Amino acid sequence: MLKKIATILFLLPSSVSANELKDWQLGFQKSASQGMSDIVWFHDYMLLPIITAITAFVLFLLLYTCVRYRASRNKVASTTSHNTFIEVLWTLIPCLILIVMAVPSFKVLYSQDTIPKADVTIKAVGYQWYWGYEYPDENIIFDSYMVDEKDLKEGQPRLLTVDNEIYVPVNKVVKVMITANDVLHAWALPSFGVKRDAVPGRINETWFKADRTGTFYGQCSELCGIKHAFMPITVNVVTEDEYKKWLEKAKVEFAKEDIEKNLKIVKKVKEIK
Ligand SMILES: [Cu+2]
Repeated sequence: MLKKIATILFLLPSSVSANELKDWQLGFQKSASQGMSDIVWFHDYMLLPIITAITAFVLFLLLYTCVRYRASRNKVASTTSHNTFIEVLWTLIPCLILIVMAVPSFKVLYSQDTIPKADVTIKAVGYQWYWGYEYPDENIIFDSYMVDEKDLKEGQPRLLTVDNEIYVPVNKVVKVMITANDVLHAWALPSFGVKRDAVPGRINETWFKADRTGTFYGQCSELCGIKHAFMPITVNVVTEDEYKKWLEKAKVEFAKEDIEKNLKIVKKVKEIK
């Protein structure tokens, strides 16, 4: 309870929430990547103090003006209309604030934009209304549908659980190529600080490097039709070994092409020739 009150009063965002949305949540989900930690830092230690200071200052000015320049105290109204010094100040100070903010802001923006060499590549395709995933280097392809409320197992969050989850290794660069097949969707995973539009006929790219294991949840974040709220994204961040085990299983279960069969066909064609 105390924590809840503290959260509401002091807008303590990142430390209280976990890998998914929570009741009464304010602010961001707990970060699981450097990119998201940078965003949280920018919000908590730059935007929030600046906004609070400006709001308090403007409130003080309003109250001070109401009291100091009230009609009963100023029988004859002042005719002052200009004060060059103050005008210069209220132009310069906001400019300086913007310049100070721009430095960390651009740093975060460019770190998201520059994709390092990827260890794992995933293609995410938005459909009305589910996500299709492909691991192009591993010959894996599968669809990921939301699990209905009545089919949820113990501990599975409502509206966020999917039948086939993505698996990625921890501390590895994961590149996500995002596109759509019908209308605009958006692939968003708050804990990784990732959100990109899925545009039909175009591939957008983003990346993340998860720094802890766990199950992370996101949702389609572009209004895409009647079941927009029912196409969640679930990512399991696992250790390297667990990832390799999953790959072996997935290569059989979700094989894009039956490689053995294809090899036989190639062999036969060669024989005929
Ligand atoms: Cu969508």
